[in-house]
Amino acid sequence: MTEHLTPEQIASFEHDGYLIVPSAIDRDIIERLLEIAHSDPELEADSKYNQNYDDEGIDTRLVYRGGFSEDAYSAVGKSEWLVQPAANLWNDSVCHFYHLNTQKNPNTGGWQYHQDYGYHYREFLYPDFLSVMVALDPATKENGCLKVLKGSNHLGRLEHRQSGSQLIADEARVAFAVDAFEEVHCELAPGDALFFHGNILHASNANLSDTSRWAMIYAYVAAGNTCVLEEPPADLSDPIEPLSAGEVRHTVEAHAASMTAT
Ligand SMILES: O=C(O)CCC(=O)C(=O)O
Repeated sequence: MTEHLTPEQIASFEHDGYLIVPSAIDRDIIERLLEIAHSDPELEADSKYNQNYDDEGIDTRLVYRGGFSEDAYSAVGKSEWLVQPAANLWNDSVCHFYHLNTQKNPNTGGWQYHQDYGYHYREFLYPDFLSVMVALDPATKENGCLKVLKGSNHLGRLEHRQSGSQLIADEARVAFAVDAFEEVHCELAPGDALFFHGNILHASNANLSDTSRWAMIYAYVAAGNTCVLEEPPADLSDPIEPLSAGEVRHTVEAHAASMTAT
C-alpha cells in the first residue's frame, strides 16, 4: 500500500497534472464501502440528478457532501492512504472541503471539460486544490471513466460559464487545448486513486455501457492556501490528522453494523 509518494510520483503529478496510485486503498475496504453505498438509505435520499448540459445530454447522478462526518465515506477521505499523498503533493498539510459519491449507472451522463479550480477560484487565492477519485467499480473507457488533458494544469485557470448545472471551461480555449494536449482516459481498478490538480482540464463521457461506474471524489485544499472570502467556507475542515488503516476499518465496520441494526 502506498502511504507516501516517491519524488518521481510527485514530479509526474507536477508535470502531467494527475497521478494514478494503483491499489491505494485496501480491497476489503473498497468492497465494504460499495456494499454500504448500495444499501445506504441516507445516500439514496441525498442522491440527485444533474443536467450538465445546456440542452441535450443524459443526466448525471451523484451525492454531494460538504465536510466530513463519522461515516465510512468520510473515514476513507481522512485515511492516510489519501491524506498523506495529498500532503506530499502540496508539501503541506491538507484540509477537506467536500466529497462526492458519483453513481454512474448505465445510461447516466457525463461532464463537460472544466477545471475544479474553475469553481473554487471563488474561495481560494491559489490553485493549490486537488481532487482524488477513488474507484469503487472498475472505471473504463466504455463506462465513462474520467478523461484528462495531460499537462493542461499549466494553462492556469480558464474562464468558466454555466452550462446546465455545471460550470464548463471556455469552449474556444478547450478546443485549442484538445489539440495541444494528449487526452488520457484514466481507467481505474477498484481501490485505485486518481489525484488530479485543480487546474487540469477533465471531463467524462456518458455511461452507455451496461456496467456501473461508482466512485468517490474527495476535494482537498492545501492548508497554506488563502481563502478570499470574509469567512472560510463552513465546510472547510482544519488540517486533517490522517486515520490509520485500523481506524478506517473500525469506522467502516461501525457504519455497516449501524445499517444492519436499523
Ligand atoms: O465523475 C465524473 O465523471 C466527473 C466528475 C468531475 O468532473 C468532478 O467532480 O469535477
